[in-house]
Parts: sequence; C-alpha cells; structure tokens
Amino acid sequence: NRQRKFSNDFKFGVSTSAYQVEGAWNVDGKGESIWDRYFHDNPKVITDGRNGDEACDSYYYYKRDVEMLRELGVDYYRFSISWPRVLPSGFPNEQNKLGFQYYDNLIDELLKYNITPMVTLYHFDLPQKLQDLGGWVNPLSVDWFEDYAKVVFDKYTSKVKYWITVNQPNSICTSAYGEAAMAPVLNKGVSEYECTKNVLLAHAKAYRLYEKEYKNKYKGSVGISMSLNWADPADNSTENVEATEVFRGFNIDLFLNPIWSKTGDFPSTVKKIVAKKSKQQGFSESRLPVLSPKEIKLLRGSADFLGINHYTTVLVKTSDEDVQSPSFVNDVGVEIVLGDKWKQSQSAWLRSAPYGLYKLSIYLNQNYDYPTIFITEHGWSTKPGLRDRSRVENMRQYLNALLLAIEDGTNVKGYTVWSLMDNVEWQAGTSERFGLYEVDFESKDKKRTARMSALVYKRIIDTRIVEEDW
Ligand code: GCO
Repeated sequence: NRQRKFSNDFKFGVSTSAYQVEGAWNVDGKGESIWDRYFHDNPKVITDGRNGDEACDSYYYYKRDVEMLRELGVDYYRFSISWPRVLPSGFPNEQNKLGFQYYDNLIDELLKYNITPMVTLYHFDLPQKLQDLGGWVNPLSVDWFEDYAKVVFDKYTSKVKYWITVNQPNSICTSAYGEAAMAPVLNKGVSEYECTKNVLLAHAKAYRLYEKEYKNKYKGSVGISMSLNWADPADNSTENVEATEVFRGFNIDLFLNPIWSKTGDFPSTVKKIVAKKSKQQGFSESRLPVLSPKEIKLLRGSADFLGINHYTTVLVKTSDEDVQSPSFVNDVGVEIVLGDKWKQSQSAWLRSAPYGLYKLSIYLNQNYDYPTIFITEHGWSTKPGLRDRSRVENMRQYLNALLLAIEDGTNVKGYTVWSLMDNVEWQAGTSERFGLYEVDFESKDKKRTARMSALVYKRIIDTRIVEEDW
C-alpha cells in the first residue's frame, strides 16, 4: 500500500480566461468581443444576469490575483490575452497600448514572484469586428490569427515560455457554430466543419511561426488545449458500444487526428459518416472539408504539448431520431446520459467520474503520438460558500486517478485547476462557482476569499501527496 507521490518536477497551476475575469470590457480602448455583443444583446440568456462587463475586475485587481497565486504556491498561472483588448479591430494596424500595458503589468508581477506565465492566445473572445467578417468560418481567419499571434509573440517572447494557441477548438466550432450554445450563436450545419478546419490551421500556422522565428532563441513551448471529457457506452450492447466509438470519433479524434495521428487527416469514420449524411441531405459534396496534402503536413506534429481540459465522463446511447437537418450533433447522432451514481456538481453537465481521466489517458496513449500532456483545466462547481467539501473530494479523486495514469506511462507534466477564483461561467453567469477563491461580486473591490479547497491544494503542492483525510 505504498503512497503515490507527484515527482518534484511535476508542475501545479491554476487557470482563468480573459472574458471570465478581467471586466473593464470597454475601458482604455478595448474593442468589443463576440461575448460582449452576445450578452449585451441577449441579457436574458444569463442565469443570474451577470455578464463579463465587470466580472472579477482583474483588470484592476491583478495584484491581488498574483497574491493569491503566491498563497497557493503554484508554479504557473494560465490566463488568456483578450484579442480585442490589444487589437481592438482584430488587425495589427491598430494596437492598443493601454491594453498591452495591462498584460505587461500582469506578466511582470508574475515573474517578480517566480510564477511562470502560461498564456492562451484565444479563449473564445473573438473581436466582434472579425465576426462581422465571418469569424472562424471565413478562411482568412487563419491569417488573422497568425498576424495576431505574431504581435503577441514579438512582444512577450522573452518573458513567456508556455503558449497555448487556442482553447477548445472543439467547443468553439461545435457549440458556437453548431449547437448555438456559445457566442456568436450561429447555427448553420456546414459552418462547424469549416470552423474546425480554419481553427486547426490557424493553430498550426501560429505554431510554425513560433517554431521558425522564436524557438531557437527563446526555447518556449507551444501547445493547444482540447476539451477532452471521456465517453463510455451506457451499457455493453453492441449498438451502444458502436455509438460510443462514433461519439469519440467526432468529439476526440476529429480534432486530435490531424495533429498527432499517423495519417494526419480527419478520421476516416467521421469522413464516411458526414459524406453519407451530406449526400442524403442533398449536398453535392461532404460538409466536412478536405485537408490538402500541404495542410496535412502543416498540421501534423504542430504542438509541443497536448493541453487537456477534462471535467467529466458521459455515457452514450444510440438515438432513434433520424434528423435530416445538417449539423454536427445530428451527424454524431447519439444520446448522452450521466452516470446516476456519480456525484452531481452545481453544473447540470458536470458529475464526478475520476476513472474517466484514467481511461482517457490510456486511450490517448494507444491512439496518439502526442509529445507530452498538461492538464490545462480540471475543476468542479459549487454554490457560494467557503466550505467546499465536494470540490476537495473531487480534486483528490481526480489527482489520484492522474497519479495512476502517470504510473501507467502517461507523460503528464502539469495539472491546472479551473479556476483560481469564481468568475463568469458564460451563460451560467456567476450561478456556478468554480473558484478555489470565492469572489464577492457585490462588493466594491470584488473581494476574494480562500475556500477550504485553496488550503488543501496548497498542501498538495507543498507535499506532493494527495492525502485521504484532512
Ligand atoms: C473552457 C471552459 C472554461 C469554463 C470551464 C467550466 O473552455 O476552457 O469553457 O472557460 O469556465 O470549463 O465550465
């Protein structure tokens, strides 16, 4: 019964994203983002009405944020840069000095205390001006993103060694353009796949740019963060086992295959399904675009690490609905249920199933040639309150599952809690709290207070051990 321990070079961090914490949505020359627009036009979609106009006001209180990071003793802080804050129109010809000043200050404050910045270039907040030009469905978005990346690399390459190009391309394309669950809320059926291709190419171009212009001199790493929850069949029936394979194909392999598989293309099962359904729906060609040999070459191996955002496991069943309307969801064509014995968080979609992280890691080891992994997000939501026993339990169980995965050969370098503090959980507003620190959104300075889980995380980072009792 020997105790498992994280090695001394294993890194621990916490994560946030710009829209969810910064506030100051129109201050000092920041441009409008697609989330600003969506929430201002549709305030009713937010559970408690609280949007990101103020959020945690980290734009003003970043020093307090860094103080919290020091209290926790984390090795790194994963945060994102708001594209419209630094390039209000999306394009580099107009650069917002004051916007950059904020990130200069934050990065310098982190470095002063030896906390490594891990910077995400894109966490869902596209400049509205680029959305007006079609957003990620416009093939030119590949160049827009590369140009933006170049400006940011130029500016911070000597200070930032960990980069994440895009956060959750799979959510961006399937939720924002498909299920209409995220801004800009467009539902077109074809655009999910155009988005998929463009976002992946945008990532790859930014990666190649870094590789060519900065890597030798600055020795940084550039990765991408994927939303990778695990999926198991609801029961052992052949049809549900097959439905699960299809589900994994669309939700995992479609996005990973182009970067880390041997063939370096979209997965053939997904290609077959979309081609067949497109034909039935009267399209002259598959709604899933083709990747040219040149694009495949650009994409293959285009990341130094795989960032995994992992929260839960879903159970998959076949669905008898035969929907003719073209969309990602209908292409996948399954029904999702949650394990009825699994503990429920404050978010409807989130239940605790730590074994799923272990199984995911085995799946990735078997199917992909990824270089190394960072868990770039894992977290749990609660109601307000400092005694967040369920978060502590969830974190412990998942960290134990992670230790097991590492023992069995998964190459994981770091683990990141979502989130440092309560923030704007998209449409859920502040009704679902993910923070190690509680935020009092009513108070003038958005007061932050450590929860029990913050103290437990600190002790885990100190001791490298995940105790059972506390
Ligand atoms: C992400 C996530 C975060 C969420 C978190 C909890 O894509 O990185 O959407 O922004 O707040 O996953 O749902």
